Amino acid sequence: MSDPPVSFVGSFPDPDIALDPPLPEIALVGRSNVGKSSLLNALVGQAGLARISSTPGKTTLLNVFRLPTFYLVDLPGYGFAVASKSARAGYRQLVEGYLRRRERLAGVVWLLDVRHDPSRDDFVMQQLLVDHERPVLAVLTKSDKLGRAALAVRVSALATALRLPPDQVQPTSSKSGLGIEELKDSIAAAAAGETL
Ligand SMILES: Nc1nc2c(ncn2[C@@H]2O[C@H](COP(=O)(O)OP(=O)(O)OP(=O)(O)O)[C@@H](O)[C@H]2O)c(=O)[nH]1
Ligand SMILES: [Mg+2]
Repeated sequence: MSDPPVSFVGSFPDPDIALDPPLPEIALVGRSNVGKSSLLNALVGQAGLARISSTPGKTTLLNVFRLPTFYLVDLPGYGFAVASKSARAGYRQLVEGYLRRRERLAGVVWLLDVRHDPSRDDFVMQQLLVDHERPVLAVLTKSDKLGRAALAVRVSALATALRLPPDQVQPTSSKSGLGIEELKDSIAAAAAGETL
């Protein structure tokens, strides 16, 4: 089956933007460089699409993509070592505002690099997601960088570190396509109002 059409809606500095038409939203969050843009492109089957969002200066914005029945919202990456205090505060305001106030936020896809233990910033994000009671799907990226056995070990280690059941951390790879079809199904289900 061919992938559904998807288009770039825009980049927005404000968590309260009105999207027209109003549709359910699925947000992607994760630290910078975790593979958000790559995953977005893999999910929609368009290699160059999310490059738009990686141009310098747009990293502090919400990047919105329209699919037929829902929006994918690429939230700015966190964990910049070089970010200033005010940039961090601005980031937190944008992301917290988004998580707190979006009425149509149907689910959050939270990306973690399968090779690394969660960082302090990752745990801060986890707490934010818990505080705002948003349905979350933890997705492990770059799984192609590990062999089968090592991958199984890491999935289980991350599930333990995050205190999540192992079936709630999905290994994926934008490069090999591992887990992408399953993730598409989970996202479509969440957008349709089913639990993640
Ligand atoms: N091997 C491998 N590399 C990946 C994968 N996903 C992303 N990468 C690489 O990781 C780097 C960062 O990927 P991006 O998709 O730009 O990450 P991002 O989270 O959008 O980064 P920011 O926009 O800076 O927050 C790039 O060099 C990608 O090629 C993957 O599944 N496998
Ligand atoms: Mg990106």
